[in-house]
Amino acid sequence: MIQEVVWSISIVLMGILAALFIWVAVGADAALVNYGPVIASAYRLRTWLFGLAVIILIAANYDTIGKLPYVSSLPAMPAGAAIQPVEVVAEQWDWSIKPNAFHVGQTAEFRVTSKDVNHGFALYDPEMHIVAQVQAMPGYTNVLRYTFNEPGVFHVLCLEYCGVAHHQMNTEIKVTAQ
Ligand SMILES: [Cu+2]
Repeated sequence: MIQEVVWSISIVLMGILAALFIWVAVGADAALVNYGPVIASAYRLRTWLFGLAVIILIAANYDTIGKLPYVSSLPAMPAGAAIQPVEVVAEQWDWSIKPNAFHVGQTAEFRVTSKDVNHGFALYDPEMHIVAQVQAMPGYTNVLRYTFNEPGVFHVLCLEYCGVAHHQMNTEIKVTAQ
């Protein structure tokens, strides 16, 4: 709701700004007659080059925006790859992760939600390096895929301060060699 209001206000302000730019640009074009023909044609060339730059910018964005890492947390999987669904429910102050044992090479699809407040689902490898994370939010299910590539004990910790026992939200995921 609030996003729609903010969006509407932004659209109106952007419209006013765009109208101002067009008004200035049209006025500048009319003023060109005050200059000599050489300067006038140089300015027209500049206008064309600017238009060309805008087209290149839009084309480059169109081609690359889908490659940004935060567009999707679901990396493309090879055809026929088995994906293990995993139900993750956060609750003050514990994790429920079903199932919580995997083998090397297995891809888990964590479906993460919360029963109460926002938590942060963070997956750590056996060396305690964070390898994946997503928000655990009440009323939403956030999906995160991770392929286990080494055996050992992985940990899930909470990354979002969620109350006095936040630090106790620490559980294990066991990964066995294939
Ligand atoms: Cu927490």
